[in-house]
Amino acid sequence: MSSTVLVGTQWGDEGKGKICDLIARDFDCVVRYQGGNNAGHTIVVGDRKYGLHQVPSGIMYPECISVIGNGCVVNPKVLLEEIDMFEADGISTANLKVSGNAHVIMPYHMDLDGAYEELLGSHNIGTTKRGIGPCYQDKMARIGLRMQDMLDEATFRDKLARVLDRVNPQLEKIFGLPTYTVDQICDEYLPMAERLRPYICESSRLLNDLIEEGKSVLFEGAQATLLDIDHGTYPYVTSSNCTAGGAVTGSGVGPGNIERVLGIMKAYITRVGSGPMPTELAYETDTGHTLTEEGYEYGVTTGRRRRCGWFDGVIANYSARVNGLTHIALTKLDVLSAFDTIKVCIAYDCDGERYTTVPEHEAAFANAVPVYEELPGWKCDITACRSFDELPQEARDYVARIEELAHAEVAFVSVGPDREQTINRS
Ligand code: 2SA
Ligand code: GDP
Ligand code: MG
Repeated sequence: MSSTVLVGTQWGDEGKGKICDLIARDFDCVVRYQGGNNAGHTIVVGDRKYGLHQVPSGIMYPECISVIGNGCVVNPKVLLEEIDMFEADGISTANLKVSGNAHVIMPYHMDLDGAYEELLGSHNIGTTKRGIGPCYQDKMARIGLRMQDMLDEATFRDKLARVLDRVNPQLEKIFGLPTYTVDQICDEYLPMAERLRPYICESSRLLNDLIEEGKSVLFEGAQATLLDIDHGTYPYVTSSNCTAGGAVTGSGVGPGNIERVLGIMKAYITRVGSGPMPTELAYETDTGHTLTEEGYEYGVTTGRRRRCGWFDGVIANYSARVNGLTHIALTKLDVLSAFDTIKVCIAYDCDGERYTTVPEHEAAFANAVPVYEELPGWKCDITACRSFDELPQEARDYVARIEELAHAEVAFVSVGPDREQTINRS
């Protein structure tokens, strides 16, 4: 398989983990290029279900090299817990690698994440409170600690002392929170660093060597296009580049090495956290309730209930553009089996103007009123379908309409959470 970026096209939780796990067997390497343990990627194989936060979704295949790239942020405790969980389950982590340039999430990042959210009050972002924003903030401010720093005690202590000079006054004077000492953090982090030492490597070099040997790489995006710091619904976004472009900077591989961009698209849409969502249906409505419960739309990391709405073709069109999608994996089509008719948003009316792609201006998007078309439902169980022809005509028409709106080909249709519950059209 040629090197491919796998990217979320909506507000996350499209089923990236499922599709990544499904296709990883065709790749020599899977690399995560951004985000941290805010992510929750679900893999279901038979009666086993895993919610992955740090580890790439290629981990189920022992021969596949799984890399946490330089664009990621890493909570060492969560990473070690995942490693222990896989090892206990007989899944080897011998081929897991972590970039020495990935930034480390520190306890004060989590404290500050919570404190900033509280300060924002009703304007809060609805973060996962995993310290993601403050960790990327330190990276950009050039005071962050990286995985490589943890491998040398003197360096770690020295850099940490300088960061705490900035962080402690903020914690104490602005937020009235407890402060940290260098010793306190070293006691917790240095033993974890020793355990992680064998996994830490020069990941850009490793990936480029593999590509030079003719090996293929799957770049696994976390969160999604509309949560991208540049292309998302700012400020209600995460703090990294989730879009396909992030795969390049977050891994240290040149763009010429990437041939395919596979967009993961849910057959409806969900969002967790704050911010505008034009097709949102209140949980209290029949449709909102059915989508939430049939789709089991609850956060993998925080357990929060996700907001649900009809498929948004305007977002699909926008995502295809900003990611350069070549293919789509359409997921959770089975969830729509519950409905007599299915609505699809084909445009927005905002302030007297009609839009078929996401308006750049934040206020226009916030006021977007969806324009719907209504398609007939199929009202039967499709979870056992394994070929496109087995799907009822109404479901095939629905897929075709999504291809028209997104201007990209649907290569996979997912009809259930299990790896096997997938239609591969290639
Ligand atoms: P953060 O924590 O700074 O990245 O939060 C900023 C925004 O990004 C959203 N975000 C997510 N949205 C969907 N899924 C995510 N992962 C978990 C999951 C979420 C969970 O798989 O279910 O369990 O709640 C994820 N991570 C970040 C977040 O909601 C904010 O809107
Ligand atoms: P990710 O963050 O994009 O990897 O997605 P999540 O794992 O957070 O959320 C997707 C949820 O939908 C998980 O519970 C998956 O097991 C489940 N899922 C994935 N694909 C399908 C599908 O085609 N049908 C159904 N019913 N569930 C699915
Ligand atoms: Mg998720």
